[in-house]
Amino acid sequence: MMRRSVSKAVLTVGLAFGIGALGARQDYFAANAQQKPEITEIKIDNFSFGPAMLTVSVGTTVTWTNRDDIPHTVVSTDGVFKSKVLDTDEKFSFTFSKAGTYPYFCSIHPKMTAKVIVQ
Ligand SMILES: [Cu+2]
Repeated sequence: MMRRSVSKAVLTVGLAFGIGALGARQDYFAANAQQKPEITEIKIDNFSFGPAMLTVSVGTTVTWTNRDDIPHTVVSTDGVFKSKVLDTDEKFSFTFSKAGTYPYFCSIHPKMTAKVIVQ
């Protein structure tokens, strides 16, 4: 009788530790997912944005790099973001924290248009 209740206690403690470890493991994965923000690059080259249409998840930081030998800008059509004039190899970054469609263009060459879709 005595022996049986002791082994039951051991089993209960063991189970509690097991569940605790499982919970800690899930926390670890959740924290890891949050600490690793997505970074996506768009290249500006030959008077175009590439890719012209990019789909990313909420929280993604998008970096535009001017690979052209003439200056360009990255300007949101809806005024959400606006870069300075980017010379060759200069970069501009914006973090998309809300879902939506974000059309943008180059204010120096307004025919250069593209969009980022945030889901
Ligand atoms: Cu341009």
